[in-house]
Amino acid sequence: MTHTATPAPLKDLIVYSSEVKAALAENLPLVALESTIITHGMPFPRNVETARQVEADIRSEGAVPATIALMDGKIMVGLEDHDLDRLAQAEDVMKCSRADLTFALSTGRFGATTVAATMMAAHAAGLKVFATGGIGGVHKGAEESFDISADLDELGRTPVCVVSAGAKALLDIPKTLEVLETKGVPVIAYGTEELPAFWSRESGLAAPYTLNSAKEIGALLKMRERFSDHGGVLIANPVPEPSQIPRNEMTGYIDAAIHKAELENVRGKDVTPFVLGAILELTRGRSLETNIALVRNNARLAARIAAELV
Ligand code: PSU
Ligand code: MN
Repeated sequence: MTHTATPAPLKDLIVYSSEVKAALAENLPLVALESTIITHGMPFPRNVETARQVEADIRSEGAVPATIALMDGKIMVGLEDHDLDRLAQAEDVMKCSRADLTFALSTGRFGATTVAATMMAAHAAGLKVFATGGIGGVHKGAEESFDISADLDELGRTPVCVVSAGAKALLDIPKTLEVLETKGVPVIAYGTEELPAFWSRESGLAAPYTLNSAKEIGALLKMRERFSDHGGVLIANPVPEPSQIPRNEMTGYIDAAIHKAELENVRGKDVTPFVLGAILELTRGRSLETNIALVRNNARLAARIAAELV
C-alpha cells in the first residue's frame, strides 16, 4: 500500500489540492515539499519561481507534488496556484517547526513548514517521500547554545523518507551525524561514498551508507515499513557538479556569516534564515543558484523513489 490511512482526528484539518486528491485516488506516486524554503530560504520572486519549477520537475518524473503549508487553520497538502502566491507574498509568515505547528493552526496564522513540520503533515496525509534542500541539525557551538534542530528529532520518530543534499556546512556535521545515529535514522548517500554538504559535494566525512539507485532506496524503505514505530530515513543526494561551490571556498563564507549572526545576536529559529541570507550576500547570489539546483535535483530523485513505492 502506498499511502497510510490518515488518523481520524486530523482528517478535517487537511485540505488536499485537486491534483493531490486525484493522485491519492489513483494511487500515483506523491512527493511532499516544504514551504519554509519558499518564505524564509529564498528571496522573492526566485522563491515562487523555484517552487513552481520544483513541482514541474516532480511531474516530469511521473509523480505528483504536494507543497505543504498552514493556512486559515488548515494543513494544506498541495497548494493551488493562488495559494502559493498568497503564501509567497504574505507578510510575517510563521516559520513552523513541530513546536509552532499547532499554534499556527489554532490561531489561523499563515505558517511555512520546516522539514520537521512537513514530515508531520506528510505523515498525517499519508505521504511517504519528501524532497527538500538541506535539513536542520546540530549547530556549531551547540554545546553552549543548545541549538539543535527539531528536524533531527522528527527524523527519529516520523516514518517519512527525506531527500536532501546533506547537512549544511554551517552546522556541526559530525555532531549532526552522531545525533541521527542515536535516534536510529539511516543516513544514505546517493551515488557517493562521501556525505555531501549541501552547497558542496564533499564534507570530508564518509557517509554511513551508500545506495546507487531509487530501486535500492525503495527496497530499504519497504524493509523499514515492516517494523512498527520506525522513524524516518535521510537520503543525502550531492548537488550536481556544475552547480556546486567547493568546500574550501564555502568555509570562508560560512565562517563570516556565522560571525555576523553572533555579532547581531541572532538566536533560535532566526539563525538558519539569517545565515542563509548572509551567505547569499557574501557569494553575490551564487549560493542561491546552487540552492535551486540542489532542490530540483532532490525533487527528481524523490519522485523516482516515490514511484518505487506504488
Ligand atoms: N535549508 C535551506 N533553506 C531553508 C531551510 C533549510 O536551504 O529554508 C529550512 C528548512 O525548513 C529546515 C529549517 O527544516 O530551515 C531548519 O531550521 P532550524 O535550524 O531552525 O530547525
Ligand atoms: Mn535551531
